[in-house]
This record gives sequence, structure tokens and C-alpha cells, in this order.
Amino acid sequence: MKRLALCLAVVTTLSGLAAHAFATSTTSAQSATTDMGEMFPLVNLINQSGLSIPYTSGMTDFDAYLAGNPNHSSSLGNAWVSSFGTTTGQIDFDLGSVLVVDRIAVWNFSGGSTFSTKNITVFASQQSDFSGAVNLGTFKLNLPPPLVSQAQVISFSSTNARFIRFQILGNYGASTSTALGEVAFSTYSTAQSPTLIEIDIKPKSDLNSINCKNPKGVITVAILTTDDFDATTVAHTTVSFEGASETHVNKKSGNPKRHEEDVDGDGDTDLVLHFRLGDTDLTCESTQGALTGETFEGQAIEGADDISTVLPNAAPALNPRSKLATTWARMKTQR
Ligand SMILES: [Ca+2]
Ligand SMILES: [Ca+2]
Ligand SMILES: [Ca+2]
Repeated sequence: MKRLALCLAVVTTLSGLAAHAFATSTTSAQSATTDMGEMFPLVNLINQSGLSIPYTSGMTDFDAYLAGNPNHSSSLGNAWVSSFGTTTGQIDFDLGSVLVVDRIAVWNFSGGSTFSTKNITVFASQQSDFSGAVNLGTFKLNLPPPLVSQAQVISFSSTNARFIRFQILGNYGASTSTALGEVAFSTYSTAQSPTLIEIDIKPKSDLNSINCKNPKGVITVAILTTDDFDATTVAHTTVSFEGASETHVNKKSGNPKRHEEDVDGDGDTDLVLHFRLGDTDLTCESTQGALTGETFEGQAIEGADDISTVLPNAAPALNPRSKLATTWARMKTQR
């Protein structure tokens, strides 16, 4: 168990580095809705209207784009302005698919006006009804100078989200309307950063010994539920263990069977899978088995555990003069 923890720690560090090594994209929401009305249309927030430099949504590097210092014009025709008399409420952005979001660039309304948005609380969810939403924090948007607004970047812990909500708490004093210029998201694909999960090869055994010469042998591997991860969210049909998929299939449908059980007896349900050695890429030299897959939400998962391969029929280490050793030697010559 200690070695497993160490191994996971190393993987975590590498993946942590990777998270900063690859670029994030500048992404526009595909659509947006608001309960605050539209004196000037909401689409002006997500269509790059009024930006001094265009970007290609989902492609342009976020940091490189902002380094070019793109600003937003003060023209009302490039902004969203809420209905007369409504100054607080919410805007929901739909990114079109679940992505990892780590920052948001906001260009406030820059008319030198009390319309400009002041405080917002930002929520992220994978569901359009914002069930299970994560509160990313409350942020104060700066009051831009009269002519143009610069991007203000809101940062938070990376989160998997398709929907982002701005809960608008107030503006810079106008009692008539609230306004914003443009919003763009810093995103990357969830496929680039698998969630590290804990697996247990041969549950109830710490040795995890595998007869590496028996291709028909079935290896049981459990995906454990922990404080951070619910194994029952894993789509078992997507799971691959060293290149093999679940060997127990429904004879009628041919679909892999799903087996949930509390294998470690800690009171929560784990997911148990079975792989035929001959279907895997494991060899007698292997020292570790790795498992990959996806949750029902499409989040990639990854975990590994140590194994010790054993050769079948290896002569037991016996005193060569013992009766058992003699019998063993005779049996071997007879085969
Ligand atoms: Ca705009
Ligand atoms: Ca084990
Ligand atoms: Ca359990």
C-alpha cells in the first residue's frame, strides 16, 4: 500500500507539471441566457464584438492572446445592457461541452458609466440547471476608463464545467441598468488531464501475484471509492487495463457486465472489473498494471498498482534431499 501511495504521488506531480506545460485556449461561450433582460443583446458578450483583436474560439492560446492586450470599445452596440430597472440577476454561459476552465477574461462595460458591473459571484456546473454547482468565488470587476476597457482575468482552481454562471450582485451605482462588454474563457480538454484514481489489483491480496504464463487467467481489479472519487461514476465499458477490457460479458448482448461491490469493506461501493491476462499487454517482466477509462460524464481516469509476476510450476525452494523435493523432481521429468 505504501508503494502504491508513492507511485500515485509521482504521477500526481507529473500530471501537475503537465497542467501548466500545455497551453489553454481562448474559448467563447456557444450561447448565453439571462434573467436580467436585454436593452442591448446578450450575444454581444460572446461574439467578440468590440474587441480590438479577434481570436479563434477554442484555438487561440489564452495567455498569448491576452499578452497582445486586446481591449473592448465603449460602444453600447458592442455590449450587453440589461432591461431598464433591472440591475442584478444572473447570466448563464454554455461552453457547448464539458471543459476544464481555469480562468475567465472579462471586459467590463467601458462607457465611463455607473452601468459597469461591479461584484459578481461565479459558479461552474456540468448541468444546465446548475445542480452540483461549484462556487468559484466572488470577484470585483474594475471600473474601466471611459473609452476602452482592458481584460480583467478572474482565476480559480481548475474545474470541469460546461455551464458558468455570473451572479451579478451590483453595478457602479446606476439604478437603471447593468452592462458588460465581453467574456472569454481559458479552457482545455478534460482528456488532457485524467483524474488519478486508486485501484487495487487482486483485492484482498497485497502481493498481487500474477501467473504470467497463464493467458486464460483472470485478474480482478477494483476501482476504489475514496473521499475524492466515486468509483460508481465510472463507465465500466470504457475501462481498459493494460489494453484489455472487461472479460465477463452478457452472453445475449455481448456487453461487458458491471459489478459493484464494497471490496475493501470501508462502507462505500467500489467498481470491480475482470481482465483476462492474455488480453493484456502484461509480460513476465511487468511490475505494474495501469488502468484507464472514463466516467459517465466523459472525464478521463487513470490509476496503477504494483504487481509481482510468478512463473507457474517453479520448483519450490526445498532442501534437495527432502522427500518432497525428490517427488517434485520426479514429477517434472515425467511431464
Ligand atoms: Ca462585446
Ligand atoms: Ca491487491
Ligand atoms: Ca469500498
